[in-house]
Amino acid sequence: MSATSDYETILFDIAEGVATVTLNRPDKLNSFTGQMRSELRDALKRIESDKAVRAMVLTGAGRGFCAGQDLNDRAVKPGDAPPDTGATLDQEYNPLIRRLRALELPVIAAVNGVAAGAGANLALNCDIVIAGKSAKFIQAFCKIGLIPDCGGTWMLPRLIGRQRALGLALLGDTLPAEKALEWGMIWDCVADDVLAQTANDMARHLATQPTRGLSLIKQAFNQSPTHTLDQQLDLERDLQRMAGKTEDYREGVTAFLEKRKPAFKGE
Ligand code: T3D
Repeated sequence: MSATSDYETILFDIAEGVATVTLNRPDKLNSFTGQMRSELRDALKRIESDKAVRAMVLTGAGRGFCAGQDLNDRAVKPGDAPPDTGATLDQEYNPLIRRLRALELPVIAAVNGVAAGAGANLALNCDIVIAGKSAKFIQAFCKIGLIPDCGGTWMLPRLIGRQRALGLALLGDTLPAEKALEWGMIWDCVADDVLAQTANDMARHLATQPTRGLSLIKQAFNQSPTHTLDQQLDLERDLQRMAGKTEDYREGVTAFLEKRKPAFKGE
């Protein structure tokens, strides 16, 4: 295991091919300050450049996953110019979401508690979302006069349909993890005390799989929502061509024919 204490607002460690990033401002339910965005961005860059990392887990410390933007940073006194919230999205949140979705390895969100605002949509941008039973999702934006961001207006209707998505966005209601599972918004909901282990077991399994192939699967699904069937068939052809040239594909077929377990290297 290698851990780093270079950060103040997140925890970061790498073990058995899995990078675990823990948002770590528990007293403020891990809400986002500029420093936390910057440290998360740095951690994602390190993951991108470390070939030994083949899966990632994103979770939160304490009783929350992430309560979105730290609103202390948004306090305005009478007469103050309003903050340029569009600029924060453009320069900080949006690049983070793009980077997370483009990571060439599977990312699991282990949602350990409340995920509100940008925190909810950060989780939903992970590839597999597992929540503890006490977790909940809140599109809290409407309660302070904002609109869902971090891709929420794109992701939510695709996951749960327009009616439920718009309901959550307009009402800001709390969606408990079990209901999120019933609605197909998340992959699984497990007992709180086994959440971390469940996510870590899945990540360790994924870290032994054909990483290049998994990242091509992710690419195909990332592009699918804006494609016609014809465009997607073409994309599948192109990505399959790339997958077919990987060492892991060769190993997968050879191992099958030799009736043994494959030893994938992620290449
Ligand atoms: O650049 C831009 O601003 C645009 C981008 C916007 C992205 C966004 O995410 S906007 C949405 C921001 N988030 C929210 O509006 C959620 C605010 N939080 C809440 O509604 C509630 O805290 C929760 C429903 C998430 C949880 O409620 P509860 O009762 O379990 O906990 P709590 O007591 O409210 O919170 C515990 C502490 O965390 C408390 O601090 P204290 O009083 O003990 O010192 C609370 O103030 C703090 N906290 C929770 N969320 C935030 C926060 N502090 C700062 N910012 C927060 N978002």
